Amino acid sequence: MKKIVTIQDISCFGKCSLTVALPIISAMGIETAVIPTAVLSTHTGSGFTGYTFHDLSGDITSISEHWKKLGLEFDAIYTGYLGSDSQIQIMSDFFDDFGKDDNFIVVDPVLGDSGKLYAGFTDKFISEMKRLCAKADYILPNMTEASFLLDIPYIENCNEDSAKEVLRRLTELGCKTPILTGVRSGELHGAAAYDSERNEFYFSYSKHIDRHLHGTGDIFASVFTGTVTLGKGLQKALDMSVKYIS
Ligand code: PXL
Repeated sequence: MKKIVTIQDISCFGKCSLTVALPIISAMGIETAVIPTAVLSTHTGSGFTGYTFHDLSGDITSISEHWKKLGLEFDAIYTGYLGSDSQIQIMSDFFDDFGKDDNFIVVDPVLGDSGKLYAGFTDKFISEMKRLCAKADYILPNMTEASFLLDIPYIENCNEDSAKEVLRRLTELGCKTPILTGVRSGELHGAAAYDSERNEFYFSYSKHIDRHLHGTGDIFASVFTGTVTLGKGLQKALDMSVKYIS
């Protein structure tokens, strides 16, 4: 069986992060190891205030020390929501310890949505996230996250030409294959990817659904990471993720 480790929080209520990554990747027939980074009563996006946040940073390091002793290896390492600047540094060390020539790293740079940062994130957190993106084989920002990573204005309805430009600029962070979600083409809504080594762009669309649904980015990243882990290639990974979200 292929094996993925996904590292992100448990939002106890709210249909996101580990509560979607674990079932989705497992259902794809991939062994799914997890490291919870924090336990929150709900996610921190719109609709919830007063959430609890229990930081598990210390546990991440002890879990990874144990795994190193066991010699565990993974086909993919996939990080999602991280709760603090220091957790980003811990992830960077984790990549050094568990990244290999024949596995790959996916960083979903969870920062915000609809043009706004999620609660609690700072400029320092954004600059740390940029550095983490440099270590990833794939990053999967939405347009909001791309705008914070690149210091550019948020594009409300990002079309194919703008997506290409944003993707080219995202490679300047140091990641060779960025994926941008929330790309629009007429009545369609989808995602775009850029393989900078081949200088090729990929697009995939489905019908636009005019609702904001929290957690779709985590679903996208989970299906994407699983599909690439199964060796299906970039176009197929985009198609599967876009279709499944829809
Ligand atoms: O869906 C991303 C996510 C994950 N975890 C937490 C969040 C969010 C987005 O708001 O707040 C805690």
